[in-house]
Amino acid sequence: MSESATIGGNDVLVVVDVQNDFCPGGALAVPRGDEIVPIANRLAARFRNVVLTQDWHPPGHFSFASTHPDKKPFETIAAPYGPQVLWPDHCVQGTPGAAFHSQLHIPHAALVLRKGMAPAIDSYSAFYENDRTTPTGLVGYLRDRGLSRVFLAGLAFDFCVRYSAEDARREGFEVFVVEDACRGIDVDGSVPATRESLAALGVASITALAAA
Ligand code: VGL
Ligand code: ZN
Repeated sequence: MSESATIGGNDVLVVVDVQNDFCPGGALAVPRGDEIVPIANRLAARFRNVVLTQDWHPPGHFSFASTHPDKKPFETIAAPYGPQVLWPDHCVQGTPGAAFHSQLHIPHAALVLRKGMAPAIDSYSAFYENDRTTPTGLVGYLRDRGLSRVFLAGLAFDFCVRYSAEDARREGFEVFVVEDACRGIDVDGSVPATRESLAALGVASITALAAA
């Protein structure tokens, strides 16, 4: 689905996890992840309402392969809340890898939402932790501010952007993923699986140019 959208006061852009560890040279680098930085900057300038998210794990987080004996990054384990991919240590609170990319320039962002702090549960989505029931508070923030259309950009397309889009849709927001302002990791076909899931849920796929 390719659509266009005119940006207004009830729209919010959520810029997901544009952090050093998800960019080339980082601990969990998303291929060409840094390419989206100028696109996100230009896109954000068109929105009055912008939220940034930041993956923000304590050392020894459950999602780190290094936390589990005999496990390697990108293996999947059974967590109490379902399958969990194990990652290289990344976005540890207060480290340079957890900082936003130095060229990300969105000074008017109103909220920086940190996620993934609970030691034993991962949090891909900006809205709910991976149990899909523990809220981050973002639904309430958006509703309180009268924001009804959620535009998503950032990293990684097939994890944090995907889960955020799915949750936003489930909560009744109108959702647009700005695909050229995202890059994916692609673990076991996760990029095509994301496109299918989002289309099935009625999430619109647009380009940054189409958000005018
Ligand atoms: C992410 C894997 C682990 C993401 C965060 O931002 O997509 N992916 N933590
Ligand atoms: Zn993470």
